[in-house]
Amino acid sequence: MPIQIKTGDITKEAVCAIVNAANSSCMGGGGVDGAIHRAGGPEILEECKRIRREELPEGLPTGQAVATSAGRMNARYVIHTVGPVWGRCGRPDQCDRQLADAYRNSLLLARRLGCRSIAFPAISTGIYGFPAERAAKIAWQTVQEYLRDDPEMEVIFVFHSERSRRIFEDTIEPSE
Ligand code: AR6
Repeated sequence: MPIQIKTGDITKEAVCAIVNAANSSCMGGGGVDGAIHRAGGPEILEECKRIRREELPEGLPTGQAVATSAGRMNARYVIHTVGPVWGRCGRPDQCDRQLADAYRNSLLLARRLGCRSIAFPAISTGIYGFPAERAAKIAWQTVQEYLRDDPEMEVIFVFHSERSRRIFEDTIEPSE
């Protein structure tokens, strides 16, 4: 089974790519974004600044992904993606599509980088307020779909609390 679900700090994962729930500025922030920049060190922000200057003067659009190195972390890359802000992404189905795009584009970028392992946080479910159960269904479905094409990719979902991990597991496999 290439999918793992765990509780912990994503910055500690020894995988090829760690996904960051960033914002369109890519300049850091709170939540998991802050934790990744702190753990990885200033090199990540320097690369983000270069990407903004040379490739993304308008910022990273919602649902898209870009990669930097992972600085001091035990990963090779950080894939920065932007999830939708619940309440500012239009109709619920539009928000769902944007969240699915963030997962899919992160996976596709990891593959382009030659990665065989990737760790995801629960994108958009913190400061961006996306309902956790709804996000769980989308994350799970999108990863399953992706794995049909690329079954060798190891995918790890890392939750920051037992509670959020339980919500995820109960949503993808409801108990009777
Ligand atoms: N490891 C794993 N998960 C974590 C960690 C960690 N170290 N720290 C937090 N989480 P959030 P968003 C969980 O708010 O909702 C930032 O300011 C957290 O408990 O980090 O996509 C960005 O710059 C939650 O379940 O991301 C953006 O402005 C999940 O990660 C904005 O927040 C996502 O919460 C993005 O908001």
